[in-house]
Amino acid sequence: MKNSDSFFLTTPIYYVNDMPHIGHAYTTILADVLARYHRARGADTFFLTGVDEHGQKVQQAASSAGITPQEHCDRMVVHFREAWEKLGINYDFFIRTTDQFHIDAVRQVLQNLYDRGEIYQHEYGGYYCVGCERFYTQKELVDGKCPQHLKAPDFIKEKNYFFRMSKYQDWLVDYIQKNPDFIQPESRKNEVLGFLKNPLSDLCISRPKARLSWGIELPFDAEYVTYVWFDALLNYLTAIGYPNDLKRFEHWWPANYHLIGKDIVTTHCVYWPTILKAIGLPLPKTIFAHGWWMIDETKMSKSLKNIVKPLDLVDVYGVDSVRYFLMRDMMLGQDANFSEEIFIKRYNSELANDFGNLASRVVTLIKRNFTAIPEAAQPGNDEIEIQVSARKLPQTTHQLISELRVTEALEGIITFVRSINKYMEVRQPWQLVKTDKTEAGTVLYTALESLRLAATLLEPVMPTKIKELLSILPVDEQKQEFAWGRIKSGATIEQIPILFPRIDKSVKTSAEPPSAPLKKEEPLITIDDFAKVKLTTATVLTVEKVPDATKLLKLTIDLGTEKRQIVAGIAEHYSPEQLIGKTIIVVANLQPVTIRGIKSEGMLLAAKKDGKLTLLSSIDSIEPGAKIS
Ligand code: ME8
Repeated sequence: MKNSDSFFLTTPIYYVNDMPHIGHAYTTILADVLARYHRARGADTFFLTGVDEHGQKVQQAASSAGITPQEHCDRMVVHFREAWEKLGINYDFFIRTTDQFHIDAVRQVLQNLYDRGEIYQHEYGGYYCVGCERFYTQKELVDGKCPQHLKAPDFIKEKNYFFRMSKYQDWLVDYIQKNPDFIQPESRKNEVLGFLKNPLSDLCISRPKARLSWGIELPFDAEYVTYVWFDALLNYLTAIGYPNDLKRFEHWWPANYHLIGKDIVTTHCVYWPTILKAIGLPLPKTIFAHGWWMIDETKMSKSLKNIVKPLDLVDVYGVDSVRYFLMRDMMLGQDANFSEEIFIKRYNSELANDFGNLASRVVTLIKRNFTAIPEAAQPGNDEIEIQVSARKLPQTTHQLISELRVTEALEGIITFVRSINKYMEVRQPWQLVKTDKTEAGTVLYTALESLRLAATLLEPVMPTKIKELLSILPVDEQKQEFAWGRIKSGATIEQIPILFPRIDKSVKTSAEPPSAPLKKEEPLITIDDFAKVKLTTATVLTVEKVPDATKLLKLTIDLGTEKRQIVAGIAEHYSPEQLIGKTIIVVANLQPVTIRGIKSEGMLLAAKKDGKLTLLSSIDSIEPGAKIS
């Protein structure tokens, strides 16, 4: 029986068709941070991650590499394990869906459902997206394309096995409505309830071996393998012992959190609960779907090849700052934009300036003016006020973390750190030592103890650097971690290294950041490559803001011979009025894409530096449709 102190959390198991990127790193770091917070509060915690190795995508990736799917998986899994190690991920178990115990367990569950009439055979036709490894109905496609991968899926008609998902529709709607914590955040819950307003069909759970051989063979029909999602979702059960070690299983199940990205909400919030219901198991307490890391308003994804590899960033900026940035910059449930520029801004302002400066300033002043850590001998109003905030901070932080509001938790800690920097500015201990050493000692002790407290709260996010810092601060082990006054007055303190040296993009700093610019593959192109790009002038006819997208404008443009619609991420730099009637330069032969549900048939050219963006235009006036060569 699961007790109130057992805490089980999971990440998705990632496809091994390509290398992990920042998106995968984000979910995995989030799980790691939560696991560390919960372990620190004494919970019996189990953090599960792993890889999803079966399916058409993996089979295709292996065949293009000229190796067997198993060889491909064995090679790729190394990259995931290595990435998680370098990112400081402290998981309890790493599952591979090719693990024999998992295969056996999936077959047992399938047989049981089949015997109970929950699975049947039927002929079916549908649009299959290999990227998502699922069928879509025509209605779900956008302009005939998969909304995630922007590619037209294949129409496939074949005999398959189906799970009777449809019969659980009313039960599921009722369950979601009665359990407000089940799907979070609220916006995702509403999305799922919206989806469930349409009739739910039964779920195809198999593929004929003739089309896909890389999967788990159905126990009741050797001509078929199980569909990737049925195999993958069950990992959450098999990894903790289901169905053969029920004692272990029941210790952890139901999961406290399935952390996922919003791309896999339907599979987790519709398929998964109905599968569990059919098996006869309770549902996970919360499925939490975070937003996407975007690059220039487009989802970072393997298939779109616009990825940032987490280890490239770690090599340049260090693991702690990457973890901090990812946790700090994605608001609960919303999308976040990734750029090196935003990363550096956040790093310089909060890690180098606010936190790093406080640490080096306080320790340097103590070392320079005292032989040992001074006492807070004369706490006045300022000090009492700080102590009150310091006492509240752990509680607020833990509350926010338990609600998965990690960004806000970090904001709270950094605001506290800023208030201590301000206190130092006001009290000026470097002046005070000349007139009142006791008073200066009180200020420095208060600042040092505040630093220790903030650092302790930041440790799950930045385990390496913070451990380094905390190991230098002498504490009274008798006192609790979050109790005020744990720093030992009278003890000596070592000088601390610079924790987060400032990053100056033009002047390279020593130590950790960056000895080389972030690695990006920049292949040279030939004149023939360039000639493939059709650049023309165009006149802007109409401009509208895209609802719910702060950065996007929808433009209609005249290309001389035709009118087009394009979506551009320039709303923060130009108002619609500034653009109407202007001549701009566009790439006219770009494959159309759908951005936020709006078709964009081209791309305008703009130059950007230090956050300033300007549209490219011609010096003299020229008709729309002029070719640029
Ligand atoms: O879907 N921003 O695997 P997958 C934020 N095997 N998170 C992102 C992201 C982005 N741009 N891109 C990916 C699968 N992710 C299945 C899962 S689970 C039983 C089976 C993260 O390799 C996010 O957590 O495509 C997303 O849900 C997951 O990676 C998808 O990983």
